[in-house]
Amino acid sequence: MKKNILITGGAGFIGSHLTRLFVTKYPECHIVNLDKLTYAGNLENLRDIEHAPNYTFVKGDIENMEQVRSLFAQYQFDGVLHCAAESHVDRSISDPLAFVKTNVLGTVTVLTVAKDAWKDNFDGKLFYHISTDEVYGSLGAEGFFTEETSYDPRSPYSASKASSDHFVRAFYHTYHLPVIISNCSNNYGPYHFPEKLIPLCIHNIINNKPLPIYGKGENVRDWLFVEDHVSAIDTIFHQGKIGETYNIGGHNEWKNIDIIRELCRQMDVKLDREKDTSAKLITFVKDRAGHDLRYAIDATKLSKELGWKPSLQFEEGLSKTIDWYLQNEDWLNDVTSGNYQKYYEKMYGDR
Ligand code: NAD
Ligand code: TDX
Repeated sequence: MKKNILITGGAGFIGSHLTRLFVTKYPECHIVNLDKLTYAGNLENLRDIEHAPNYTFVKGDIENMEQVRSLFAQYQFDGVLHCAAESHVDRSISDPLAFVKTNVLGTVTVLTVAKDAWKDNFDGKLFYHISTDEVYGSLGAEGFFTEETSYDPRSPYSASKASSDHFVRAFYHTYHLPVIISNCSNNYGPYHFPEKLIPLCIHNIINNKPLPIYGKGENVRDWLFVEDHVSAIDTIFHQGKIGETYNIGGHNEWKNIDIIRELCRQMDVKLDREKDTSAKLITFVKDRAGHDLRYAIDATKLSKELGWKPSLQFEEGLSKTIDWYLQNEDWLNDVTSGNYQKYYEKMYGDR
C-alpha cells in the first residue's frame, strides 16, 4: 500500500471524485491534492472531506518545478495520480497554447520531479497518468479503440493529451520511471463543470434556455459515470502492471441528439413539466471545428486482466446526475455566476 499520494487537479470534476474515494477508502494513506484552482477547480467539490485527517490541500501549479519539488521533499510521495489538465475541447480551439502549457509542460514537470525524487529506488513507486480516448482520433460508424490503436489526435486538446502520454511512456523507457496510463471515454456525473454537454444542458433546461447542439447532433460519445471511472483508476493503481496502458469505458455509445432527448424526457418528469417541454429548447448551432465523429472504447483488457466492470446503467446514472444538480442548484448557480472565483481571489489573492 502506498502511504503518501499526490493527486494533481483534485479540485476538478474527476479529480474531486478520485480524491474523495482515496481519502475515504484509504484512511491509512495521506492524500495531498495539488490544484491551481483555475476556473475548473472548485474547493466546494471537496467540502465533505476537507477536514479529513489524511487530507491536505495545496494551492499550486504543476508547471512550478520548485513548488512540486518541495512538495515531494516534504511528503516523500510513493504515488502520483496525475489528473490536472486543461480539459475542454472548445477552449483548446480558441487557446491551444494554454493546453500545451498545462498538459504538456505541466506533465513533463511533474514527471521530472518524480524521476529525480525516486531515482535511487523506484520500488513501490508509481506515476499514474489519467488520459483520454480522444488521443486515438475519430472512428467511423464501426470499430473500437483498443490499447493498440495508433494515436491520431485531431484537436489541440487531444494533441496535448497525446503528447503528455508520449512523454509518460518516454520516461518509462528512458529512465525506467514506473508509470501506468489509462485512457477513458467521456465522463458524466455530479460536479461536472457546466461548459460540458450534459451539465450545460441540465443547467439550461432548469433555466429554460436553448440547448446548443453542434451540427446535426449525430456525433457519438461513449459515456461512463464518473464514480465508475475513479473505481477503475483505483483498481488499476493497485493492480495494474507497470508500463502498461488500460482503456476505460462502459460500452455505452450515444448520439448527442439522443442523449439530449433522453435528458429532456427525464427532466420533464422530474421538474413536473408537460411532456416534450424541454425538447423544444433543442437548438442546432454551428458545428465544432474538426468535430470528431465517434469515440468508442474497448475495455476488454481491463475487465479480463483486472476484473473491473462499470456498476451503473446509463439511464440510472443520468437520473442520479440530474437529481444531484437539482439538489445542488446553489453549486450550479455559484459556478455559473462566478461567485466561487471571487471567493478564491479573496482567499488566495494571486498565489
Ligand atoms: P477539469 O477541467 O474538471 O479539472 C481539471 C483540474 O486541474 C482543475 O481542478 C484545475 O484547477 C486543475 N488544474 C488545471 N491546470 C492546473 C495546473 N497548471 N496546476 C495544477 N492544477 C491545475 O477536468 P476533468 O474533466 O476532471 O479531467 C481530469 C483529467 O481526466 C484530465 O487529465 C482529462 O484529460 C482526463 N479525462 C477527462 C474526461 C472527461 O470526460 N472529463 C475523460 C477522460 C479523461
Ligand atoms: O454545447 C455543446 N454542444 C454540443 O453539441 C457542447 C459543449 C458539446 N457538444 C457536443 C460536442 C461533443 O460531440 O457534445 C459532445 C460532448 O462534448 P463535450 O462535453 O465538450 O465533451 P468532448 O468534447 O467529447 O470531450 C470530453 O470527453 C473526453 C471531455 O471534455 C474531455 O476532457 C475528455 O477527455
